[in-house]
Amino acid sequence: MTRVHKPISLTRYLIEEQREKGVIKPDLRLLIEVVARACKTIATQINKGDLGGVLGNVGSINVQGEVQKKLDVLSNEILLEANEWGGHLAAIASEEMDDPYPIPHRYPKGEYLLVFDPLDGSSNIDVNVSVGTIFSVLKAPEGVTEPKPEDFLQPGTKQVAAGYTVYGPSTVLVLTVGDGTHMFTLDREQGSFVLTEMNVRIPEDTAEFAINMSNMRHWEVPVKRYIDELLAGKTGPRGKDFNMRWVASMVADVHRILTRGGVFMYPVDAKCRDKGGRLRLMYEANPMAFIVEQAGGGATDGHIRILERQPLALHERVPVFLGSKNEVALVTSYHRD
Ligand code: AFP
Repeated sequence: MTRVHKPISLTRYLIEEQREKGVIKPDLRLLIEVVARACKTIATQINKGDLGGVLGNVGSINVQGEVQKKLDVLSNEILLEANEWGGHLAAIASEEMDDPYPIPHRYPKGEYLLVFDPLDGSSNIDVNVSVGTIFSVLKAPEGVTEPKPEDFLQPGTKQVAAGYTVYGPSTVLVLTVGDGTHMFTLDREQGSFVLTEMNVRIPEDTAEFAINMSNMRHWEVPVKRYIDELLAGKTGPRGKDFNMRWVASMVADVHRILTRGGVFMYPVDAKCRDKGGRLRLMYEANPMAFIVEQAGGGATDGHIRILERQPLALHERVPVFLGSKNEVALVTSYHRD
């Protein structure tokens, strides 16, 4: 990974991707800037914590069957309000909403579809642990001006941009437009995201894994086998000790993996088999897989690349294995055995 010394703002980075490299169109640049602006607003709300009266539940249940936090609802509203009027979107889908949000008729429409998890890891909010916003951008099918849920069902390889913002000790936006993965840290005094890590590379090997071990008794054989081998450490078949971390906030776990390597797993298990997994394909797995692959890592569902899965439903759930390439390849090979 290249540490950046000369300050380059997100705006300048995007303009260069558009003007000099021709990687993105002006509308996509604007879209990403608007999402980044919304993330700044969300960061401000999160920072207020108890003083802002934003902690706790609203009492409603979302489409995922989860109790909504005040900040889940607020973050969703911030992202919708920021993105609906710019003219670059055809529709929006959110993990917090049953159906896609159509762009109101009073605003112009564009060619992109925006998909987001407004506040991932929100069970961590009340205990002041890192949470994040995850987003993915697709193109609306040719000629479609009123996108329906099925218009969003495109494999992750079709994403034209993906990113997340982690609200931690500092607020960091991680972005890919298919030209590497880059990190931008929020400079609160300037009010802008500044490029701080360019071309992030995930080490191919690692001695760190992330999984919710409390689900161990529900796992399937390949995952049990893989984790048993890691836990056996130096005396086992892997011949080295492994460390474990689990924040229970995918953005924070993936951010650690982008920073120092590791393998993140949320397999399908007996508890979530009927749903297909725990994590959502469109809102979590696909954008993270794009980001991780662009940083030289791997991302599978235990069988195939996540990015190659054909989504069957907007809120579909999938097993996820991502991070350091060689470990992802190994655990995937155990599923084939
Ligand atoms: P919440 O947004 O409901 O907190 O879920 C977070 C999440 O989708 C993902 O960010 C975590 O990796 C995973 O779920 C944690 O799941 P467990 O609570 O089962 O460990």
